[in-house]
Amino acid sequence: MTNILFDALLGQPREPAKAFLRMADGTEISYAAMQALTGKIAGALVALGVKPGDRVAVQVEKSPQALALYLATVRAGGVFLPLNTAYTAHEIAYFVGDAEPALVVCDPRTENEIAPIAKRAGAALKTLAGDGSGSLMALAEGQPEDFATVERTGSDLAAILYTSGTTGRSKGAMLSHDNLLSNTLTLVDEWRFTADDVLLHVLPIFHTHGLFVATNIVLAAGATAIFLPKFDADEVIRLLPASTAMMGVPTFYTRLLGRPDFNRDLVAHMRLFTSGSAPLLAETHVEFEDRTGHRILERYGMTETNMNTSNPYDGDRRAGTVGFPLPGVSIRIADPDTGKEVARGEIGSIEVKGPNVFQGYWRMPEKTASEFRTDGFFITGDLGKIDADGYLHIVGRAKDLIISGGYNIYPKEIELILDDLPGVVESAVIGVPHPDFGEGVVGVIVPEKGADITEAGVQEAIRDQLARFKQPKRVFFVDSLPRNTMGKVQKNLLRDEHTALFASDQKAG
Ligand code: MLC
Ligand code: AMP
Repeated sequence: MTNILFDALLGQPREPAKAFLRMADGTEISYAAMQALTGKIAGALVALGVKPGDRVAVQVEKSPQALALYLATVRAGGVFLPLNTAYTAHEIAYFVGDAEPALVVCDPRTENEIAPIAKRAGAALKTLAGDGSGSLMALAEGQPEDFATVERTGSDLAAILYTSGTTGRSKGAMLSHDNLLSNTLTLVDEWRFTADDVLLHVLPIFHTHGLFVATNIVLAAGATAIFLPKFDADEVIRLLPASTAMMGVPTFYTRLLGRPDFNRDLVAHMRLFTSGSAPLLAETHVEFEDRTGHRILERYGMTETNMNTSNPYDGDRRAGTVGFPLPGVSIRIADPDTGKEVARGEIGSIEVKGPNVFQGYWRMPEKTASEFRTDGFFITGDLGKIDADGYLHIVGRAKDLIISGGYNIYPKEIELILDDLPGVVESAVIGVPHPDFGEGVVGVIVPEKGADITEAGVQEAIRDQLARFKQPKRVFFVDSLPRNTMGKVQKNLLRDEHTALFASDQKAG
């Protein structure tokens, strides 16, 4: 019996007694203990009625038990569906309704809100708190450790991760065992991970970056992760000397650079810093090297595709580029309209094909078909060019998307909510430069004549509907939105107008 992903990650740990996770207080969870925990949780999942192919939707704080729940779901043949802890019950209702999971696991603090949502979907509900307590672990405690791992082939689904869409409706990206494992093994090689590595794990575990890239690599390499609940500059500075590698979004690096005590000595023995999920400014790359002597390795990925390209481990890591296609991954720059490859150096749509590319959007065959070319290339929605030396540059986005602190925010989703508010005629949501988050969300609203509407009122009205990180940090009122002759809102003009809005908002640490 084989289970492609679980067997490769935790089926037979090479050194069972070795620490897989090291917590902030120094306590450790060995590979053997993690494996046993996944057996108990997998037993609980089966007892709750989770069958192979069933979705397990999870909105919980980062903890070893939460990671074990991911691995246990895969081990039991289920499909893991992680959800950002910032999502409101309003948002969760959509995901649960769409994915129809057999089980929902939430924090005990949100149980009352989530219970009716799970009930409507016919799903069981269990809780898991950040400290590992809750009804899921209570049930798992009574289960045996030696769960018979459920067989899964490479094309079976291991996870569904929702990504927002340009229409405002989120889409579930279906990722197979092969999608995840092929990318993990490639990255272990490309980035030279070995059992000697200690990865400082400070990313959230509900997205590709922290869940698959960071966690799967550590497991596949038999390495150790220092596992912190979230990015906290004080803690990172305290624990960097005990680490060999760190993966981050650009905000982590700008925050570290904002700390005078972040210096060369602290990271002298570090082997690797990687950055992705959002563009790393060339100036951050340069400043980081000046301060530490390390060149951040920038790579490019997506929920739908895992990692696509990477700057070289050995060789020139070029600021402002995302490097070369990973082995086995094909990248082409195409004319957005025809899909025909453009000449080297020209800007076009970035398209990707390879074992890393997802299986399509959950129950959206038409949407899936429209985002693939007939020859199997996936249209990323990013615009880029490949330079004379073969490095990929991301120069913009064909999709109307804001990336804030590494989280994707689709303006359409917010505009639909703003447009529904009393007194609003229409709205436009834009991203403008933000020194901490890269881009900051701004709402521009056309109110009805004489409407009694204020910035604070708008912010209050959307509080329960949208995750906090998606909510506009500022709202402005205008008589009309600028439009071109086709009637399309000229967001570039709005962005220009507000470009300096957050200039003084730097956060240090
Ligand atoms: C938090 N806030 C944000 C925010 N994160 N606002 C905008 N954008 C964000 N990303 C807001 C909160 O709502 C709150 O607002 C205030 O900031 C403080 O909240 P916090 O929880 O204390 O924030 P903090 O812990 O400082 O979080 C910031 C962060 C975090 C950068 C550490 O956002 C983070 O870990 N980002 C990583 C995202 C990530 O993993 N992306 C990978 C996607 S996978 P208020 O108003 O209430 O004070 C992917 C594919 C790929 O893209 O290629 O990797
Ligand atoms: P997500 O849907 O959250 O997986 O985000 C994927 C998007 O993040 C990509 O389509 C890119 O727009 C962006 N992205 C990821 N890595 C980088 C990078 N290194 N530089 C610029 N943009 C990036």
